[in-house]
Amino acid sequence: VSAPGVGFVCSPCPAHLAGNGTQCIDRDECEEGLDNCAQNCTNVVNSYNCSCRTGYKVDISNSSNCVDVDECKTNPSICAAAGSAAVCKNNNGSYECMCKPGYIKVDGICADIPDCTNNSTICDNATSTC
Ligand SMILES: [Ca+2]
Ligand SMILES: [Ca+2]
Repeated sequence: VSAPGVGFVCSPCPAHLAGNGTQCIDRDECEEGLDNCAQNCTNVVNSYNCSCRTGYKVDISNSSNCVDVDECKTNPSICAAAGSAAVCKNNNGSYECMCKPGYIKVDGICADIPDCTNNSTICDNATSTC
């Protein structure tokens, strides 16, 4: 890089800075594709920061990487609104509230499948009610 004035040369800019001949300026690593962020990249002066999308968290063993949040573990009551028969199922980037076998989701709440509805003779009416 040529510097103003004859016989002077500016030395290379430190990493993360780009030179314009006389000055070193911050480079946008995100814009230039120089980042190694697995998900979101935010440019900052002299560097850049990685972050993760909703449903993911920064990998503690590699701050550039993102790992799934197990919502079922971090918030055991996350499916409480779907009733006591709800079971949480973690998936990549999100989670689902499923129903235990024998239950079906009605208006977002796990309800007992009404076995009697289609076959009212299934129950002995003397001992039980359908
Ligand atoms: Ca930067
Ligand atoms: Ca998840």
